[in-house]
Amino acid sequence: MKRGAAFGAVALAAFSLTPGTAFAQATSDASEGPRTRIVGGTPAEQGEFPFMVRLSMGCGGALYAQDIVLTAAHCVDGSGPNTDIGVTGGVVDLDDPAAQKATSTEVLQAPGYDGTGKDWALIKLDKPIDQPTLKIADTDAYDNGEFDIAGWGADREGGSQQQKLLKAKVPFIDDATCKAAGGSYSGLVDAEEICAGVEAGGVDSCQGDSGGPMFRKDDAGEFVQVGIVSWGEGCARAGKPGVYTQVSHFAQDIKSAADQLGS
Ligand code: 4AZ
Repeated sequence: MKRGAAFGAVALAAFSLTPGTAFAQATSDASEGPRTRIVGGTPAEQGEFPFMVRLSMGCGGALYAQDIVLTAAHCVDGSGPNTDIGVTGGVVDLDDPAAQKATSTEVLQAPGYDGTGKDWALIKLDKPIDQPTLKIADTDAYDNGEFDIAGWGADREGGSQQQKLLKAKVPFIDDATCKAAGGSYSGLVDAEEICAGVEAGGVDSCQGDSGGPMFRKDDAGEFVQVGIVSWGEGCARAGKPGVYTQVSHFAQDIKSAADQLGS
């Protein structure tokens, strides 16, 4: 788990980093209005974020290549041959019969990953998922502004996993402001982590969104991945931002790891 496996259950309770598991139908609550699912999100349109994939251990991911998924290190067990991870892509509704399914053949977890920073991993697939990929930021030029997040994770802290993909927008939060949130945030690894969230709370990634991308448009109007959902203290709490792996810092490592996997 992130933030020190030594603290075990404490870390688990504080940050709920356990990948999401079982589905449950989202309960409808008309009193909460249309922006109640995923912690301040709304449903994504079919095809809007075609690079999004759901992983069977209950994490998200993005297609780095059609046969390589970029996800979080804390979503996988380690590196090596692995045929245990099911991957679903090409749909917003995980029960859509048009879903494209693939299976892992190999996992490459960030070298040196120990639960603090370096929260990225690549998963090689047995066959390609025929969808557009998401390019990764290889400079810090896009590590600012307003970001998109999407996932099938919980719609509120402690809530259930979602059958349909939800999306939200979260603004960049600078490292100093993020650290000032206190607690584990004071241990933020500046170079390796990037924070985002709404200061007042109410909009955030949550349990089961881990491993999914945080992204925005680049100057050419194309999506570029700047983050990987990593951790946070609860979900959507005021003054407790979401923390994301800073993809630009690891771009060269990710590219060479992908070459190693053979894309
Ligand atoms: C998780 O466990 C998780 N609010 C993801 C993101 C955040 C918290 C937990 C950030 O997947």
